[in-house]
Amino acid sequence: MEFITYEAEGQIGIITINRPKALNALNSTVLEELDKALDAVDLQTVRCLILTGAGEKSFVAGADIGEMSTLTKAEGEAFGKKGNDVFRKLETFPIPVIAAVNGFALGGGCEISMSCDIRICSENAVFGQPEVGLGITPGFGGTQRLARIVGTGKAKEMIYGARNIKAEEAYRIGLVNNVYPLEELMPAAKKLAATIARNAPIAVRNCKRAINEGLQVDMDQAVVIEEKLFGNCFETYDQKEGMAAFLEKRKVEAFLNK
Ligand code: DAK
Repeated sequence: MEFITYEAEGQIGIITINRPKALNALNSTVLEELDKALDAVDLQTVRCLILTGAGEKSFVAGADIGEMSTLTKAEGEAFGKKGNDVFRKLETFPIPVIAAVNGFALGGGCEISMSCDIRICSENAVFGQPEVGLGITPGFGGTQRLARIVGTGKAKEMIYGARNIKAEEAYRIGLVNNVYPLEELMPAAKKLAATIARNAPIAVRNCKRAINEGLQVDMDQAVVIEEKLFGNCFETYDQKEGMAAFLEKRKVEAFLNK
């Protein structure tokens, strides 16, 4: 692939958007390759995914403005669909995805980080939805996901004002879970991924589904979603091993993802 690299380190997969000359901006090729990289993740082995950007300056500086500037209406719709499809694929990816935001996360960059389950960032990170300054609305879910994560007041202030925020403010408003010196970001992302990967993988996947799907419906329906995913765990080896280990006062031998 030209702009995406993928490596697996045991149970952790790392996808890097690698187009540093354009600050990792998302063009059609990046979106297509990201889609393929997600399809190629071995879900039997990998239990948590990290998404990051190449270089020390930018996670993703947005959708590619050069490519977008000449789009016709039909091409704009096709580009939007390509982005939305891959962002949804990330959001609904069976295993948790951590965005390790190493610099600019603007426009589509902020949006792709919000399609991930958890965001952590480096001290030089900058988040924002600057689209209204370009004459467009956020198009990859920014109006929807930012409001859900940080609340409507903050989201509206950022989006209407095209106001970028630094790492410290992103932390304060709950857009990121933690801030690290740049050199500590990937070790921290891997440590968090390893913590997640140690737990029963089917239970973790079911938690992701329960939280994401439950947030889309009212509480009566949400608890039904939770009940079904809870019940599903009792068909797994890992539930038996996890509970047996507790009762026998020993450590879990291994969660086997079955
Ligand atoms: N697209 C293309 N190239 C970009 C880019 C971008 N978003 N951001 C940066 N680059 C390129 C620059 O053009 C420059 O290339 P060269 O001139 O060297 O060839 C190189 O990266 C380095 O950038 P700068 O020289 O500008 O670096 P600085 O450190 O001075 O500034 C910056 C960094 C991040 C503040 C600045 O580059 C900047 O403001 N970039 C644009 C940020 C931005 O506005 N991002 C939001 C883009 S809009 C849709 C769905 C989604 C979207 C649209 C439609 N549909 C559903 C249809 C999404 C829209 C967006 O994301």
